[in-house]
Amino acid sequence: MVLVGSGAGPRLHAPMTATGGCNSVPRRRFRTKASAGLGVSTDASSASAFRVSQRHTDYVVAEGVLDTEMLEKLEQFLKRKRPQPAKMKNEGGNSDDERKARYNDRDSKVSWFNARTECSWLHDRLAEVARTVANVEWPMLQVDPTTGQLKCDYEDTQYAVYGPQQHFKAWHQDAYADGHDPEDARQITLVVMISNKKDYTGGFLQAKLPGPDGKQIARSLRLDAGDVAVFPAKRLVHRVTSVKTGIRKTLVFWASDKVSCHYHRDLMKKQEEVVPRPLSQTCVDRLGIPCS
Ligand SMILES: O=C(O)CCC(=O)C(=O)O
Ligand SMILES: [Fe+2]
Repeated sequence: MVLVGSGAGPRLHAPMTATGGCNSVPRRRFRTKASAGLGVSTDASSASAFRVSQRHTDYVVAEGVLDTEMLEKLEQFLKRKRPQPAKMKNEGGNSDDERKARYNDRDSKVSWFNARTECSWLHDRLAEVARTVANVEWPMLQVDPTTGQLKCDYEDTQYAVYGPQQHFKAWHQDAYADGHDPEDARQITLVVMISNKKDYTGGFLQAKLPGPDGKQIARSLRLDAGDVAVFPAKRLVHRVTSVKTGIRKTLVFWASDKVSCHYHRDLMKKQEEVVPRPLSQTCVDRLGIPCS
């Protein structure tokens, strides 16, 4: 059993805010799955132990990232959201990437929020998983030597709700190394399961993996409420099969690095080109008149 995570998780004494109380965490004592397994009861400040329960070259599952009380808190916060039908990748943009057509097979409702500002304990918890699990399995992001934190951007978090017959059936990656969209900056994906297994049937998160004889196989990841599937965004091909009964809810949290993506690199290059040269570097002729 690999226990990971440290005390940098939820904040105990953050004030209640207008965000449905999301920025505070219950103060009473609770047990994580991992600590429960060891017979150790902890309070919130030390409740950050979670364990990697499934491991593959292209993904891991961290079990018990959110415990019962965190899930309850999150549910209260998410009640205020109004998920809307998810936009397709090829809707509303002007990119002509061929991959967009393949991305199109999706039917779910989504809502987006800034976890850092709206639900800081959640942000801290998921950033901790990105740091201690993802960036250890696949070191892709730089680490700030003074704080130990990842040097990256965090995109808005996606809250997805799938009812009966809803799905994200298109096999897809969350980012493409050769893509030209802003979201191609994604390096690490965390899919956070927030529904209990018993609340729905179907709706498997599947990974496309190399199988025997060079064939590819679809493997369903086992996820219960509070578990997180972690994978490199530019590598794992995955999908969500149709929900048969009940409601399936997830969060998707991405850690991104602009330098890993054409879109931002091109943008930065253009910005460098239009930035005026500092005066000291400006060319002047013998009379002091600027020349080009
Ligand atoms: O809801 C899920 O399990 C994953 C959704 C997903 O793959 C995505 O939004 O990119
Ligand atoms: Fe995805």
